[in-house]
Amino acid sequence: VSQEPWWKNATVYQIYPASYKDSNGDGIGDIPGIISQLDYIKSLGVDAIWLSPFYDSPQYDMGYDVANYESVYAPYGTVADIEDFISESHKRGLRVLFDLVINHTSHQHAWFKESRASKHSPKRDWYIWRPAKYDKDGNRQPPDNWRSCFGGSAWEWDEGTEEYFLHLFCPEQPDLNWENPDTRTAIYESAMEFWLRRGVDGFRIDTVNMYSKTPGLPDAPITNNQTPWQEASSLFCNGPRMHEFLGEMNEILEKYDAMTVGELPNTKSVQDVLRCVSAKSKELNMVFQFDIVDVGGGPDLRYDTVPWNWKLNDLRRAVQQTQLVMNGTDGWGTAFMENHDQARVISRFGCDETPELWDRSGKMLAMFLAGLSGTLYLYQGQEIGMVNAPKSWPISEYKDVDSINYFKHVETMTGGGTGALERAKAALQHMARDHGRLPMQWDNMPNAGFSNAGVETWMRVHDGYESINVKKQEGDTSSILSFWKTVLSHRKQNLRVFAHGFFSLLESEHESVLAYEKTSKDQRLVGVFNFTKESQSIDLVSRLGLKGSTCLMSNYADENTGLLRPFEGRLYLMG
Ligand code: TEU
Ligand code: CA
Repeated sequence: VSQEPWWKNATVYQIYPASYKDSNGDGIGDIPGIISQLDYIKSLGVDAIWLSPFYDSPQYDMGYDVANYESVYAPYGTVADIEDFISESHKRGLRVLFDLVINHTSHQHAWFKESRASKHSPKRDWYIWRPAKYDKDGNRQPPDNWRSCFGGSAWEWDEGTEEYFLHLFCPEQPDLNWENPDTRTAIYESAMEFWLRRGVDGFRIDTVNMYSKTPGLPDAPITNNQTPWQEASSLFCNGPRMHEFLGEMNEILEKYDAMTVGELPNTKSVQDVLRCVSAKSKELNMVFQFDIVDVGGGPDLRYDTVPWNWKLNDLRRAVQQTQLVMNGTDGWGTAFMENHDQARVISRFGCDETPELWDRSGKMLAMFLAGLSGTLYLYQGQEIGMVNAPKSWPISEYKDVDSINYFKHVETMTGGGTGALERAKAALQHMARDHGRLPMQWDNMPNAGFSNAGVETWMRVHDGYESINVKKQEGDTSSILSFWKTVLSHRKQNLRVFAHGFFSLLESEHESVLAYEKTSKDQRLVGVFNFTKESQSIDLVSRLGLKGSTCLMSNYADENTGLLRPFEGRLYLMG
């Protein structure tokens, strides 16, 4: 597999700068703090780092609202710190990916300030401005009924120039107008080439399918008559000029041999995904599909999930969707279950109720994920089994605009009665993006070693940091951290079958046990996983064709081929 491009064989570690390591005691993570942990990151056996946005920003959406692509949010550090981060990572053989947030800027970006200054400003058309509509009673209305991803109308009225501007996310994130070639040219220079010239190895591209909107911005079909604002992702995702724009971007990126991974929400068809990642399309190297991370989410809003009752078959089908993109194609994909927008995988698909079940399910999920084809992504804290915030926390500890807006939405819609707020809180306790944003737990000192003792951190440290932290696990060969290092080394030694193998489901109807096989020309890998707290009797040898195979890894000491104990997982390798 050595003749494959580096990014097909890689495991990428994602860092959320606010929550990784605070080096100067202000309670906020920073770039020097990350640099101080590069040896630890290298020790995991990963090949690259994806660093979430560090650019200057007013932080309405934790930096996904960029005010200046060519500068650094002061509490994180300076451009020189980023250049240090790049060179210190490269010295350790770690490649570096930055986040490319170019569907929108912050409302404080100079481009938007100029655009909103006047209807006749040269940059007026760099954003999406429309006049109001008026209803029969003469009330002013937005140009269409689109709901923003963070709730409410996707249009914000601007008093100064008496027009609306579009924001698919919060009002402080006005959408850039990609129909304007001048805007695209400026984006490519400022957001991409400024960093490519400084040695970044590639980009994770935010909301990569939202830049081309349906012409005319028509109303979305009414799917929820309780509110005027309607789910419109079919009108602003995968639009008519999407592939043209991605091809145009790729022409620049390939000059620098830069790797790309696009974030591709709201896209169910394997063919649509393959169009973006096929080598001959020359658009993106790979994408994050949402099939797996959407499991358990509500039919309309992802937080409408109470009671929490995801089905194993939903996960099984989701995994298959992400693997089919690679089976026998010239496309490539990703394997991930956590990131800064997702709750912790043990709390969501495993069990964090007892230390025993936490350990078993954390290791099972590590094998489950690391056995999948595609580029593997590991999110900060996933390697030590960090879990969701305690249910005892008040909602006020949740800082994410998505969580806050959802809770307010439920209050408005229900007047706060009928147990609705309890259900909303329970949903956020399962699915809030905040759970991935608690400070990294380094040791058992106050603030988990993330920041100095006595400092008030920007986000509360998990109360369980003394039992889950890097220091406790680094020296323990039976820890989740040691288990992750082992599974990553098995993957590295058997990349052809682990990362490039042809995927197929086994046991495709079992309601408690998920199993899959991966085949390459001379090896067969079988993964079998009990996703329940109960033991499952299953004749593995005959059902999974394990004759003559060796159990490469498992999370129980002995191997009983007729029984899978609670959250027991195994990887078998043949050939
Ligand atoms: O996420 C885009 C996206 O689809 C998610 O925000 C999704 O809509 C949301 O998580 C559902 O609750 C990217 C970034 O990953 C996210 O952190 C940003 O908030 C968003 O874009 C806007 O830049
Ligand atoms: Ca700091």
